Amino acid sequence: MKLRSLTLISVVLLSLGVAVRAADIRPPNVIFFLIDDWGWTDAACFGSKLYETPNIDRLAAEGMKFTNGYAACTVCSPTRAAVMTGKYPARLHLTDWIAGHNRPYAKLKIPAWTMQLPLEETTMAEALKSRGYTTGLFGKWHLGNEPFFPEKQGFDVNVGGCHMGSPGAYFPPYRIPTIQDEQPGEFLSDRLTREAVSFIEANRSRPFYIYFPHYAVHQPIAGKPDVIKKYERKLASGSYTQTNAIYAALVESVDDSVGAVMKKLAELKLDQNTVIILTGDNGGLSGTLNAQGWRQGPTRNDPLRLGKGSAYEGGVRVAARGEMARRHKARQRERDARDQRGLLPDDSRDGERRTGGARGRRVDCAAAQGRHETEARRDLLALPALSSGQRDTLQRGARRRLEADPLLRGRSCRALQSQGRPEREDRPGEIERRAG
Ligand SMILES: [Ca+2]
Repeated sequence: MKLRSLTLISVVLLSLGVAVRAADIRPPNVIFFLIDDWGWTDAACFGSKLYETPNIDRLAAEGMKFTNGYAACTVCSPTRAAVMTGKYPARLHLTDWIAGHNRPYAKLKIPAWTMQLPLEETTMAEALKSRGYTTGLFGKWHLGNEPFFPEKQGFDVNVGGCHMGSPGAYFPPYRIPTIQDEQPGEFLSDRLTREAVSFIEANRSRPFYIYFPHYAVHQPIAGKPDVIKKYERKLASGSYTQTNAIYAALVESVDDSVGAVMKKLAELKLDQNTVIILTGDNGGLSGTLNAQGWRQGPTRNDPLRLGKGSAYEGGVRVAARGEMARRHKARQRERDARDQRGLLPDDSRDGERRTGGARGRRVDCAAAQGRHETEARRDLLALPALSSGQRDTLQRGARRRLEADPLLRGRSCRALQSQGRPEREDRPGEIERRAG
């Protein structure tokens, strides 16, 4: 646990490749947007032709864009627990959305699992708070009932975080017990943004951590009428893979939120000392299958297969983009991989022991190219750590090619990872051939 105290701030500084003594500078602020059910292609910069996301696109263009990232799980609570603790869902025994399905007549029984984030776990908020940060949550928690609410897990401010996995509605009444003083006509994404912006203003003179898990774009999907109309007109005038105007308006509400936060940071001259990370907790809701059959969901993740709730890529591959610093940006614009669990990394050697050597393999990958240890460690932030069979198969294939092909030996891990193309309908067969 000692090594767990290596906080995100230390890692961020490591990732920047900067040898900084804590006393020399003010630690950077950290803002973590976690968008609910946000698919891999739910932003223009990730391929959507319908959704308009200029602020998120700018974040990607000015910062780093991670194109090969995976959520810790196909549904939300396990991913949220992983983001908070840096631990895989299996290690926490928190392996489904809380409270999961109740199917007493199912032939396959689900083993008992933990339906809250235990208080003894060290959260990202607690780690940063111990380093002098003020901490605030604005949005969805979904990691247990009241004894396990965000205030018990290191958050000074909690607006919206509770047991709920989705809002009662996006217009008042939200029916969210931790949001008071609802204003007539306000939209939930805007309300959370207003609260977060006020928090930034109030804490401008000290390091702060904002965990911003929007309720959007989870069901019940809703949008502001004028924005919905805009997308209805757009859909009527062209052909699109994604076809839901209401969902498009909900996506845009998230983009507005990102824009408002970035604007406030710039206004207060905090933009150069703030790390912004933005990603989704699982794939987009492409559809549901139940006793009534298949029902199309509000978005599509093409070219990925299926979506939320599925172990295929559509369910776990998520977009991520973040602005870390000009210095970082200059070094590398785009990385192709990211692991949400790794966003709160522990010491690599300790991690290697506890993850069965997964981290060791990644260090070896970098070491094989003669990288300095610091760089290898920095890449732990970016390289994927999923231990799923599909992912491992892809990575084994990449390593075999590295070892076998002299032309590939000098290439970076990033280039190798980028060969893990999106999984399409025909992808499993190809994986099996490679594995064979
Ligand atoms: Ca979710």
